[in-house]
Amino acid sequence: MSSSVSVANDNGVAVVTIDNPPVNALSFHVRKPLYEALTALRDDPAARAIVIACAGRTFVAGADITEFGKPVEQPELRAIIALLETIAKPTVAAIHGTALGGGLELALGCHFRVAEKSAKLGLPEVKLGLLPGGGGTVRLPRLVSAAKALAMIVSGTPISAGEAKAAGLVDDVVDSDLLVEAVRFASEMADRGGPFVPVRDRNDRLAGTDLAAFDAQAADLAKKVRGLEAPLACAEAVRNAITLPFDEALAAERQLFLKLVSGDQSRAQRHLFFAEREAAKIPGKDLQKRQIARVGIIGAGTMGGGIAMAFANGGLPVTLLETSEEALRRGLATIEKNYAVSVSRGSLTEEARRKRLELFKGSTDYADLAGCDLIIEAVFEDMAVKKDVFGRLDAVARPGAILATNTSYLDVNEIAASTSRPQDVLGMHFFSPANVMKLLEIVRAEKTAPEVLATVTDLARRIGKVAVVVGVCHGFVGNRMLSARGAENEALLLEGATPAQVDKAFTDFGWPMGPFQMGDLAGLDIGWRNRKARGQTALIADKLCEQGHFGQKTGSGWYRYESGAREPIADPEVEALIRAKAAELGIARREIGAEEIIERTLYPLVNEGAKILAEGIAARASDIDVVWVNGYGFPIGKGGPMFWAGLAGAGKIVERLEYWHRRTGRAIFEPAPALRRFAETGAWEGAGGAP
Ligand code: 3H9
Repeated sequence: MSSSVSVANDNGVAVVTIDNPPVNALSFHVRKPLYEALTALRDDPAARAIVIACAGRTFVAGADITEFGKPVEQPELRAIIALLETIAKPTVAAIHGTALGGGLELALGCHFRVAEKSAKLGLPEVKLGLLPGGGGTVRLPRLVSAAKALAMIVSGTPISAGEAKAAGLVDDVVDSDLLVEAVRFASEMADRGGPFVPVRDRNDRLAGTDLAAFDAQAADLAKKVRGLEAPLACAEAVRNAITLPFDEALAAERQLFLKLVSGDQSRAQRHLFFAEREAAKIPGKDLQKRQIARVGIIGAGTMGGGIAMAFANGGLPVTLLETSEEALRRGLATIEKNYAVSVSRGSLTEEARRKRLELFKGSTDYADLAGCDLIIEAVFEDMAVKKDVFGRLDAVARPGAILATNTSYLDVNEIAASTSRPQDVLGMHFFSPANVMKLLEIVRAEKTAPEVLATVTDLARRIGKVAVVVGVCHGFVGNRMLSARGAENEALLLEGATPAQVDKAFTDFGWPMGPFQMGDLAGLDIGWRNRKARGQTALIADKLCEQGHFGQKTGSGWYRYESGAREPIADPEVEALIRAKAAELGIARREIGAEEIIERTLYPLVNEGAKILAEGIAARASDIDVVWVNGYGFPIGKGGPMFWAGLAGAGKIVERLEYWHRRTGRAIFEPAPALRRFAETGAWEGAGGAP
């Protein structure tokens, strides 16, 4: 018997327990003893039935992702499931926590599934750039229908035990002791007697599939995949389950899996899976964290309101402070409206809405923040205003309260210095809409205490954010790199590209939208105001703003918009403006290809990332990837800018940056020493811990 798998006999029912913390992944050291135990139990007359259960916090959460990309050690998961299907006595999976990926596939190898009420079941492989490779695409449709299986496998989103029961995936949902109930269930089945039909032979639900409707559903999903291979492979595999005999469909699934698992997209997505978990780690695990029971938010505008909702969604009470009753009423009304929309869309129940709203307390008096353990300011982006707010906070906040600024650019050290307690001050840079966007840049100032950082990182996880600790510099990691990415935008236009051509190069690369469409969506006046504050100008964007073209909200910006519509339409007037400006500056216009657009926008992005890493503003290259994928829409199939630099070839990037540097003389093209070293060694250097 191994420590990862043990067998006990409970009145003639064999209970096989997998114990492989933290998530009972199906590592080799689980598969081998599991295979051996099942082989022995198959032929053991003392076992009338078999229950497969897990110790710890969850049922099997999948194959061991760290084993991908290495030679597979036998027995592989498929062999275990095939073995299960040769067992004549009833086999039951007892599911608690999450049965995911290979874990659910293992459960599908059993005759029956009994789940705890709070359990979740799903095949999330697509999120790792894969498809279920243990027969999930062929067995799941046999239980829940092809249409339901397609939706589950292409989205990767797990379903609740209740939904699984309704869909036919689970045979029983229990509210009391899972193991007791699963053993009782197995015993009853043994008493009832066989034959017990394995899932592979249950063809009734598939027989009635409307293939045309299935294809239409798959085609609809295909429109949204933006260059990702895995969702298409998932759809192909489920289709095979309908059209091919079981074994042929299973073999085809295997081929698709092998292709994906060795491809760049899955490597990129697996990199991101571990990068996100790594980013949350702060050195000094035993740091005493502070208690956060109530959060104060200063400013009930778009940002402050969104941040307040993010905390309420995580179950934390919030005090929302505004300067006037009127502004407070407006802010709270927007929050109420947002929740009402969620209810009308079915993503929130009426009961949950009521409970969330009960968590909000409004105030116009700073003294009401005295009971808060964390206070975040989300006021106007101006150093004098922020310092004033922090001065007031210093006077009312209780000792030990954490004080945070949501600034996107300003110097957090300077803000911290305006208080008597800089050790309690840090930046929490949320992204808009803050209740939706997952990224949170946690800005560590010079004097921020380590336990303050650890407390906020923990809290971020509690409210479902992906947190990355960054150091102080103008724009931190994300916005600083965004400036580098956009530095050539106007030059590209003046030299001959149109906004639509630049945007298309971006969407072809896999971004959800290009920089000009994004600018129109965010509002061109924001950048204009920032430029004016810093004494900077932009040749064309400033002109558009002067004429009141702020983007979608004014019906025109880089593009035109039909009233109320979001679809950008090329605007001849903007193109004429660009041509006139180019003529005025004596710039000869020429054809600009997609490759040049990528070189002049994304190579500087990587270059700036290398500088940020060398300066210790980010601790690891993978932290930068997490920021860009979660906050700025960098395509997940490319793993983030720093991972992509390796895929694209760092040597080539250096060479092309040198070329553009020679040609334009612009500093953004001068290859950073850290990028040159990466090109030589193939590994990014980084401090490793929090910056
Ligand atoms: C698959 O199954 C393929 C098959 O179809 C075919 C095979 C042939 N492997 O997320 P957490 C680690 S593909 C290895 O912080 P939570 C994780 O890195 C797989 N390690 O916990 C972390 O390590 P550390 C399909 C794994 O409670 C620690 O466990 N399954 C795996 O917030 C805790 O993780 C999936 O994609 C793994 N499979 O969330 C499920 N999973 O402490 C992936 C986790 O060193 N996992 N780790 O940083 C999850 O979604 C979440 O981990 C889960 C728990 C919801 C289970």
